[in-house]
Amino acid sequence: MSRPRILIARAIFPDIVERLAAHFDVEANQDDVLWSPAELAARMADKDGAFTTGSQRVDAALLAASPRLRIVANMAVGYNNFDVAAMTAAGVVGTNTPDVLTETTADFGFALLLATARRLTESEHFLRAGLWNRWSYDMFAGAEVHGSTLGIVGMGRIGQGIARRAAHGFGMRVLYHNRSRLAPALEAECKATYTDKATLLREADHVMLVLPYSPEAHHTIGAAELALMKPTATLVNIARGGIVDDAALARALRERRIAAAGLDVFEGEPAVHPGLLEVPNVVLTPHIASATVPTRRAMAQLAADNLIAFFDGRGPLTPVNTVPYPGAPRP
Ligand code: 8YV
Repeated sequence: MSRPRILIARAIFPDIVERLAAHFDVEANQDDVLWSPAELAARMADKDGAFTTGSQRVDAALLAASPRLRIVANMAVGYNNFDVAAMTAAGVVGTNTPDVLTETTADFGFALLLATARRLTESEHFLRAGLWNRWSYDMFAGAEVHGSTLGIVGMGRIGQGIARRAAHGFGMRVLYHNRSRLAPALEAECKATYTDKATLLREADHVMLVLPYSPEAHHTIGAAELALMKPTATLVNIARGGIVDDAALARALRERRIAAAGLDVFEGEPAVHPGLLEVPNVVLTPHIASATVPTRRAMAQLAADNLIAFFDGRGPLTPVNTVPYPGAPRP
């Protein structure tokens, strides 16, 4: 019997490519460049499964161009690159990588919060530019983090990790807003108080966005929401581009309507809104919140395990939709 054919659409750990190659006929992207949708579709045409990251769109057009495709394993917890309804209708399983990146991503959220509030990149640029021949009492004076109020929008696993760090490690008051309230025991453990979004934005000294992207979440933070925030407040986005209206944010930062922002994700990334590159009061990172070697390895391993389990007939391990498997042909 011929082996399933798998496309590894982004360069990943060589030993994980080897592991997949022990089970499947593998075609692997060898370099760091993202394939265009047309190139991806051409390579998917004869594949039974695919290993992707959150940056490759799996939509009706790609599914129509990949008649053999049965499963797409995302190396990411977010899966807004999947058109889940189209995949389910086509009988294609999607999988993601929950849990393995929770604590690492929460660490990064905190790193970005601290760097933003305490103006780390701005002050480093000053030092590197050789300007440290003067001192003033308010030089790079930032916002307090310990003891301040943190507002978390999106209280899933990563949001809860951030709340624990904030409440237990930094003595912060934690407000949160989410589609649904946490169970009382979990709320108590996170020392977090549920509130509506407007109250959170008005009261928080720092706002952290950790919600998944969906069309309903598009521009959760736009000009109107930024106007509710304190002029001394910071905004941190480790969620997804599109959750924030980056043009409105760039204006608010330029006009100092909020103090600063820390951004790991951008609308239309890897492009970054030029207005964000022009203002000094931002910390910008290239979507690296989950980037530690052990975590990236665990994510890649879980994505690979999903493909192996699926084609072994055990079913996917962490599916995001339900379709008949295995052996069931594509409808
Ligand atoms: C990844 C992410 O950086 O898991 C997610 O949803 O956004 C990140 O952890 C990225 O998708 C790489 O696979």
